[in-house]
Amino acid sequence: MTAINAVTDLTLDGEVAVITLNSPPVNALSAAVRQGLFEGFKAAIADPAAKAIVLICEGRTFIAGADITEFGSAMADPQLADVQDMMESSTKPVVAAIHGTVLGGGLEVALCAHYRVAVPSAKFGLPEVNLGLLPGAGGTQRLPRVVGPERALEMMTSGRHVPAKEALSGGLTDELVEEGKLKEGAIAFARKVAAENRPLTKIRDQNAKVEAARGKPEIFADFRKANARKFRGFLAPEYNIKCIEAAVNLPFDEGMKVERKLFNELMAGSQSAAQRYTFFAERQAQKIPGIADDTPLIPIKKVGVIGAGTMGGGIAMNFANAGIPVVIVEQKQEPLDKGLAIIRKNYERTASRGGITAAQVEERCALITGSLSMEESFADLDLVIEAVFERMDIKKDIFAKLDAICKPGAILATNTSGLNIDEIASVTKRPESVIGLHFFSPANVMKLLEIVRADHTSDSVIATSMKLAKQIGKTAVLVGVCPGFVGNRILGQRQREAQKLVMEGAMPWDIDRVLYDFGFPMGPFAMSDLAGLDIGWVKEKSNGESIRDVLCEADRRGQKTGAGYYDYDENRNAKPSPFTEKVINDFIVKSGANPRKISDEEILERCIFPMINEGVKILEEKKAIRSSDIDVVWQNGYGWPVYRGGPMWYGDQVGPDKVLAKMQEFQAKMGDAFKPSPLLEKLVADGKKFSDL
Ligand code: T1G
Repeated sequence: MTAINAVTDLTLDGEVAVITLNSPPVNALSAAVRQGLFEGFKAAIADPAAKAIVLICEGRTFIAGADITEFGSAMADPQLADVQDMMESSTKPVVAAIHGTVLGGGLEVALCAHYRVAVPSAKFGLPEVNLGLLPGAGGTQRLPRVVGPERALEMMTSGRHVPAKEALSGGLTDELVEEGKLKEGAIAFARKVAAENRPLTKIRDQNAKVEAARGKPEIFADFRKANARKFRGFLAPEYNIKCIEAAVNLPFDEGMKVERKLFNELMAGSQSAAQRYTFFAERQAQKIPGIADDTPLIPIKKVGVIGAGTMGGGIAMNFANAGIPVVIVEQKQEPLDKGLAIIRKNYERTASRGGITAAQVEERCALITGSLSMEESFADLDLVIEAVFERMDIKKDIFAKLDAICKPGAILATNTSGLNIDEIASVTKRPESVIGLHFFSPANVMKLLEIVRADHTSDSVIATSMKLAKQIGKTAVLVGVCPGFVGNRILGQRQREAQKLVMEGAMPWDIDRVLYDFGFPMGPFAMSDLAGLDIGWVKEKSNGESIRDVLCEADRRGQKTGAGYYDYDENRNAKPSPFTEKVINDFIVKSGANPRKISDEEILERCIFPMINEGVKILEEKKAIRSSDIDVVWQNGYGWPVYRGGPMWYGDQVGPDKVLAKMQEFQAKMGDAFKPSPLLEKLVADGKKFSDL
């Protein structure tokens, strides 16, 4: 065995040279890895005893991509292209032995081998689009030549991880070898290829699939049309499509020039910077200062949920999806049956769209059982999550009961969206086991989980909750107890300004348009119509005191009644409503305000800057650990466009000094709702950025 460098070994197994990478955590293509590959292949190709070459990786995965931490700085030699050229022009067969997730540059390296073998658990992908990029090492030109342009379009614009079996049928891997026997399987395959003296075909020379698509522009036009909504605002999907068009219409080397040009444009742009920031921000959010990595975890084998309503049902589905049995308790049989029926319907709808199989529908429904008694069903559970009415008295009553029923050490969690969890914990004898697990509706869909640590919540309960979040596919952020925690507290700023702007002359559809064009899936008024204007509205007490009251009294309670702020046609297409406009103007006249034309810029700044200021206050009060956590909350819970990073990232792009100046200007004109937080003033005075918080 020859140590090529710290991360690369070269051994000879008979007449097969084996290059082994070992660069934790994911064998990313760092300078050391590129250097080891370059020298390793050079030595193996020069060694007359070697008749074939296998490239394999130690650890959890084959190369999972370029080293994202290196982006933005000059790439040291050897360049990835140098390694790929050496592999592809090798006079000896090169076999890539694949396990784990072969992604991005990793797959691009594997596509420069002559052959690929994989274990059945391996996954293949070119997910650069999720970083606001495109495969920049020939993937855009080689993938369409292997799987065809149509499949390449889907793979590259979704970033999907393709299972090995699908990769085999698509031609991405030549053979599947027995799980756990990758090295033996790859060496045997290499030996066979060498013995048979098979031709060393290069993917770059295989043009059949791209030529077949030549002269069919509809392939791309139809794909663009079908995905326009999903790709709205993003640059990278369109750039990926353009590269695949080049693969179809241009010779390989010309296509490579297009790839290089478009890659460099994306790499230099603000969208990719925001999306690469997001990649690390989501992982950073899992790191809790002061809680050691070896903090003892509480095994969660069975979970209870109180309440079979929309939230309770959605929460239960998350655990069933992860194979964890769940008991849902309701007070009466009818709402329990209704809740379980809705869960089944949700799974069946997913299955009808091909998301899961019919068998999985049954498996998951079988994991969710119903009960009318906490006493009977909760005694041996490891975690119980309460998801009932947002009333402190009801929650206190439930937690006192849970404290008496649940076994010692069981975690008692509340899904409250903002009530004081310390107060809830105070009715139990186990405040160290009380935590907030704030899911976002629909709970089985939204990625965000705000994990709310109360004063006495123990490290084990926090660490267990963070790990459980990842297990059920949630993006978790640890926050502190304060009204609205982090997400809703910041949302309150935007909602307040949106309502005030309407009384100053901006119509709901103006405000929605500005925020939609900024990149939100929809604006606050369209969102209210979708959720229903009558949430929290009490008909008997309603006396036309607000625009919302007047609309609800006119039975305009949102999309569900065909009218809310907007009028809706039979396909629920929204149109500005003359009725709403009149209601608003009547209120303005009554209030004596002088409506004025308000610019899009003012609408955006008045909605967004107070959100950033509130984020600074949250950090000042230590209700969030770092500014990037706030961005993770707003991307995963409220649809902040990932290519704009999040409120705090966006604040740094605008410039903290500009945010402060605007807040001061608005404060002078419109009062203390815009009062800058002292930390914002200090940040600007110190010349710091929000990301320094
Ligand atoms: N570069 C650097 N570090 C990486 C990394 C990467 N590509 N991928 C993961 N890590 C770190 C991550 O920060 C974390 O570090 C640890 O590995 C475990 O990751 C030229 C330009 C591979 C599916 O987009 O999708 O190739 O927090 O917590 O949930 O065309 O990581 O432990 O210190 O996510 O098991 C393309 C990105 C790059 C793949 C594993 N590749 N990575 O998931 O663990 S661009 C990607 C992932 C490119 C070329 C282009 C996932 C994973 P720490 P993790 P996981």
